[in-house]
Amino acid sequence: MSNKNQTLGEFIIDNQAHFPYATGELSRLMNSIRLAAKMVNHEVNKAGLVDITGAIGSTNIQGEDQQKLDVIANDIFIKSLVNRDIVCGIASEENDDFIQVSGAKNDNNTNYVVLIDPLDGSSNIDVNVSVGTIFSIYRRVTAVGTPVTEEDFLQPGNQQVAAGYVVYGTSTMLVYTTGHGVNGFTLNPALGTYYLSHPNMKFPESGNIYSVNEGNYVHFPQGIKNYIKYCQEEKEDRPYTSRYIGSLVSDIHRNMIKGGVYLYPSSSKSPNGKLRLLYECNPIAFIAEQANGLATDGIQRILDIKPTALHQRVPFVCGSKKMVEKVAFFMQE
Ligand code: P6P
Repeated sequence: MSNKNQTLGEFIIDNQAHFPYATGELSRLMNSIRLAAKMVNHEVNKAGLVDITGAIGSTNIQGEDQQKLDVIANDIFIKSLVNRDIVCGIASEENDDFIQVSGAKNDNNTNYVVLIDPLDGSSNIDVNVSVGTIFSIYRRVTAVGTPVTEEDFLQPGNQQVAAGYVVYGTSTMLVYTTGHGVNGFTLNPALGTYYLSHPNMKFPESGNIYSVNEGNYVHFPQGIKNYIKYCQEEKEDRPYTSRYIGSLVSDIHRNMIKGGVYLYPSSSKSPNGKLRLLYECNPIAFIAEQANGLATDGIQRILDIKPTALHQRVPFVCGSKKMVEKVAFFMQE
């Protein structure tokens, strides 16, 4: 249930009943993410003014230079989740291992684990291009009251109870699903309140935008090369438009509104692609499917992949149903 200009807080309360085991924990979890996103938005917006942009000389498990804002965003989300005494475990792109959230208050008596990419696309910050946060929420599978284990985090994406992203763009939006459709909320920075601006978001069934880093063309599988050439042909509905921001959340968000397909394929340089299954592909795939789109690794459904490692990478094709199906056709040809 949704009505225009409803605040995110009102929406969460109105839709809490959707949740069979709604003990208010998931609502409180979403509220802590809502607050953390506001705090990160504040840091991102002032990044150019205060010396917090640029790398800090350390690297994360991916071997990528950690940007100062990456670390600040990671700290903000972790603190917000821990302080609210809502989750029993957190996994983050910025942390080599998952974080056990326990202590006097918590005693592991909460049901949820959160996986997060606190600031995706952070290399774009220094050039003032949009960045995003991506989050994925599961119920733990190990016994409540015991420490979480890796098993709680290595669940297939089809077990997610909620997922979402924040896009820090020309405006800041929080877009999420709990399995009952996708809704987008725009932050009014003057009030610090999010308003329902994009109810019931849906991928158009097809579109004319393809998003891929064509600089990797020579390293792509032949099926992907053939699909890119298909997009560029002079035919009835083509050539398509090429749009690639280099920030997953921004490319996905635009394609969901306008219709399009995003591809980060495997290549001879990156046999499993670049994007991480647990805190990038699974949450975006959950949103895509809830918005009548599709998300595959080129062939198989992302949400059915059984994870084997916290930071594993998978090839990723996501967007309008007919376009993702077309990619699979070329991949299987
Ligand atoms: P490339 C950002 O680093 C990211 O994880 C995604 O947000 C983005 O779509 C992709 O990588 C860009 O990667 O190799 O094209 O620069």
